[in-house]
Amino acid sequence: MKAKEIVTLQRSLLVDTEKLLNKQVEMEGKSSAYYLSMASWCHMMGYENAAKYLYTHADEERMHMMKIFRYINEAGGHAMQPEITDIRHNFNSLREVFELILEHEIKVTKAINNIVDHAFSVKDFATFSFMQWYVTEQREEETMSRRALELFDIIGEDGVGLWTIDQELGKLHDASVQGEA
Ligand code: OFO
Repeated sequence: MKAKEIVTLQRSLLVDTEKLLNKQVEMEGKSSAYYLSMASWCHMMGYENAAKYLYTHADEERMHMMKIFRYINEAGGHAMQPEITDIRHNFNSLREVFELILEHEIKVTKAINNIVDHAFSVKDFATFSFMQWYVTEQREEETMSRRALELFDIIGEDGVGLWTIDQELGKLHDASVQGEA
């Protein structure tokens, strides 16, 4: 019997599930790097509150990554430190940054739903249950990203518009940290 087969006999985590979870580790790690890069651009451009929002978001994504990372190992699998490459460093506007965030979060939601669907279909109820935290988190993250983007239409970007949007992003950040948004 090969070493890999012995290992998989000593756990209930299926190889396919482990692969999907490791893919999600990579996605969360990339999210963290992507948001850190956006935070840096915002900071450099003087959008202080947008930068604060994104520095926090980058930290949260790393926490999301680590939660799955530990789960894989605790379930008898092997969590893989992902390669993080192709991170974009420059953006055309503050609005573009927030458009990209919403687009990215929707992709993450789809990936999470795919893992939940898979876990249910193979009767891996431990993983199914573990992933419920991510289902709720994605609902909140999508809502928050949508609210952030809506500020651009509600306030408008002319005159002091961008400054005001940055102030409102700071409030959204603070409310989220306090668990209100
Ligand atoms: Fe990990 O929730 Fe955003 O991407």
